[in-house]
Amino acid sequence: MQNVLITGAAGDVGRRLRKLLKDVYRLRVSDMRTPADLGADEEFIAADLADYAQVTKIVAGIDGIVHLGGFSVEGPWETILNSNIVGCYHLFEAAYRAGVKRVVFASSNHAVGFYPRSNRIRTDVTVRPDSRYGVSKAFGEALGAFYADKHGLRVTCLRIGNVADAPADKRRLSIWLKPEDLAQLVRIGLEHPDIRFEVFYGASDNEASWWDNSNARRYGYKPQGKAEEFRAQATAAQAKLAPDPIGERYQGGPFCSDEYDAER
Ligand code: 15L
Repeated sequence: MQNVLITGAAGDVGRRLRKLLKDVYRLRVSDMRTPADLGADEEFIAADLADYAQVTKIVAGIDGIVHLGGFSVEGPWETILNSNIVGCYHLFEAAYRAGVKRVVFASSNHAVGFYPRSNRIRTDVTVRPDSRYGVSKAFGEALGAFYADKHGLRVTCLRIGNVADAPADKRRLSIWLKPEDLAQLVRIGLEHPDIRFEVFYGASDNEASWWDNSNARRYGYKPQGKAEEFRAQATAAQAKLAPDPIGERYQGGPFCSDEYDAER
């Protein structure tokens, strides 16, 4: 059984993954704050990713890392810089120095959020970030490629859509990721013998998808979630939202319209 570290373990996605993976790996979990639902049987080490010495402590003795840590939405530059740029560098650098074999990096759809919804994109498209947050995810993917190519770390980047029990609105019908499908993608990244450096979309089997995820399927990914089963409730929720003409044009939705002034 692999020793696996989950960073960002106190967040919503972290909480879900801890439950789904606790019988699969020997887990160590980390975050800046103690998860409210921390079990007596869970190993927890607090760490601020912006502090390299703290990061070296959480990666010691670990085989594989699921890196969810950092700031998970748009934020001021200082926050993104410390949590997602410096923090991500510390994570990869400390992992490599400690002899960690694999990293699964939680990238985001916001690394490519400015692709129009009319485009169906593969994982090898040029990044088109829709926010400082999206830029930091593109940076994390680039770091992953660098550590894989230069130092032999096995790295999988997941451009995660939206992890939830059900798609919350129209946009999420295209990008929804059932938590169990995320666990499946993470396991491919941590276990598949042929992984060197790969990018997958973190999406379930969504009929309205904008993404060609054949690269994940090539590694055996068989998503179980189908967003279409929730269309009625997602459409009803969408009807309550304010119109957002810019957001509705692009895959990243409100992350695109936020602070948008390209048409001044
Ligand atoms: C993300 O990357 C965020 O972490 C998450 O909170 C959602 O906003 C998601 O994207 C989304 O696009 O719905």
